[in-house]
Amino acid sequence: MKKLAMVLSTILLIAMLAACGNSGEKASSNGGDESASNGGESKVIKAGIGLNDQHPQYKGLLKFKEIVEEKTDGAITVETYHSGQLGDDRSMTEALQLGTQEVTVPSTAPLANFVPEFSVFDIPFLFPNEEVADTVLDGEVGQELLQKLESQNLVGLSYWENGFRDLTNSERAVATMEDFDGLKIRTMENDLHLDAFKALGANPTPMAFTELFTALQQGTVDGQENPYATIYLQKFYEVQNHVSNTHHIYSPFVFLMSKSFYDGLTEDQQKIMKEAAVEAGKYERKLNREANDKYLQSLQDEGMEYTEITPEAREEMVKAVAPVIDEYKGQIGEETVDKVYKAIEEAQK
Ligand code: KDG
Repeated sequence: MKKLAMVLSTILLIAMLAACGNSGEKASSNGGDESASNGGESKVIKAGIGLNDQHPQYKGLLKFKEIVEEKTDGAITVETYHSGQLGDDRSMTEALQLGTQEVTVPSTAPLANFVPEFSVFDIPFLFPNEEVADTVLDGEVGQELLQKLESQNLVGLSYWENGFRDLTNSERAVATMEDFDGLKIRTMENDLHLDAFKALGANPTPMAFTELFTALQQGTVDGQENPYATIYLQKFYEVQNHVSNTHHIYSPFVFLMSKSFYDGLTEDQQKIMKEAAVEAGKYERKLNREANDKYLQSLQDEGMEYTEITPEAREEMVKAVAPVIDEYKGQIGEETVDKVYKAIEEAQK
């Protein structure tokens, strides 16, 4: 009887060790190697974003997956995660640095905490329209900024679009500077945004996107600012009454890859990553523009009151934030700021 018990416990121990071995193998497939159906080695990209699966950003991620899996013949597979399932912009970017996640697509505003020059895109009222933004971002200065990410163990492969940001709140219609007075506004985690909203008279609080809906619902903040597509698709209209076309900042997204993962790819695979990130970005920009065009009406259909900002009122806001821009030029880097202003001028010729 004693012998039988010993044999059984030995079998149990062997079974447990085998199970542990398997799960260890699985964990290493996070950016590691795994057998592929084509007989070669397969790598897995975990790609996460903060917005939900209805947003053009997620559709862009699915396009990236389609291109990569097709062009690498399954040697690289992409797992997509939305709604902050893997974290917020900052924590996912840190996970890329650590090599525990392979892809994320944050706004440039939180990315400025890693590479300060990205704050150039936080200058309020910088870009006149999306086309000029495309030319500058895809041009020389935009690409130079992507290069700077390497020192942070990150690879910037392309720019996607978040878009022009507009203000919503639950308190009052915002038409002029005076209407900002004391409004508790959530901003992205970025100092320039905070100071710009203070200069407008608001009472801003930085917060991760993943906490925003609850903060609006519970009244921790009165309002927030995001493009119409996000306001509609994240259902902010359920907890916000007013929307104004402040268009105060054009937010780019950066398609980021973990440098340690990227460096482990073959040259051909690296080329595929770049092509796929650019191609999926073009697709995402197109969907995003269509969405922003149609969702202002949808927000009003859901009961939000829309307030138009007149050119005169916007001019007042431009003047109010001008000292903040001057204050930040040094921190961002005078050279970068000048280059971007010049590129914007050129793009409009
Ligand atoms: O997936 C991107 C989002 O995490 C975030 O960048 C959205 O604009 C955004 C915000 O307000 O945080």
